[in-house]
Amino acid sequence: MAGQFITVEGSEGVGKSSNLAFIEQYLRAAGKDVVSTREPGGTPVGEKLRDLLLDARQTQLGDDTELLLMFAARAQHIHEVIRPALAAGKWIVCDRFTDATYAYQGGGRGISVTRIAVLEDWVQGTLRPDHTVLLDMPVDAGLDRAGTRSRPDRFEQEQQSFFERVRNTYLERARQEPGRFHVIDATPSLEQVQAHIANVLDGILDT
Ligand code: Z5A
Repeated sequence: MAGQFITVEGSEGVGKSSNLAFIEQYLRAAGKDVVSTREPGGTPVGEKLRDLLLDARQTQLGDDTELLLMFAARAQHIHEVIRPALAAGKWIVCDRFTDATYAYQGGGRGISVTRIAVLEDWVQGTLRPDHTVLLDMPVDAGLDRAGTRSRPDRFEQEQQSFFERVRNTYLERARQEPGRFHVIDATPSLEQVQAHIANVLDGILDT
């Protein structure tokens, strides 16, 4: 079987970090050669752009600049990591990808879907994730979980209404592409969430 491109998405505090390692280990245990990566980031250039994008001191960063930097990091990531890994038959587990751009820059900041889609086509060509695990939970509960973090980054300083728009955009995208999205209720215990994720992964491994 050819490598699969799996992305993991969700709003604040849904437990992405807690579940990414589980996904990676589960696929490795099934004998897959897994590349684990993230956006923005995943390459030396991308990680520098990530530092800039998450830096809470960058209060003057414009919405279009933010969007273009996300896609600049993505272009390098695709060139340096994603395409070579897929060509070698590897499985990719990516912590966020372009659905995050639609959710945060589109839903959150209000940039039009059309403008994002132009950049998506330009930077990615026909490349799209094969599967997307969307961890979902009510925004206030997610913010409570994330609230324990010490220094909020530039996105974590946004208001609840911003994250409501992010969540709604993710859920709308999941409704539009039910074959690609696997929506997981992130509210229960980590063990229950991971049992659900394991079911999803079994389905992917069986195809
Ligand atoms: N961004 C963007 O705007 N546009 C784009 O195109 C892309 C990204 C690609 C960085 O992403 C930012 O970039 C992100 C969107 C933007 N901004 N935000 N916000 P990131 O993915 O690196 O940042 P993050 O959202 O903060 O992800 P995270 O570190 O993975 O956080 P998390 O989902 O909150 O996961 P967590 O740290 O594993 O969980 C939070 C807490 O909850 C933690 O204490 C856990 O122990 C606990 N937890 C987790 N699961 C459970 C369960 N089931 N029960 C109880 N407690 C739990």
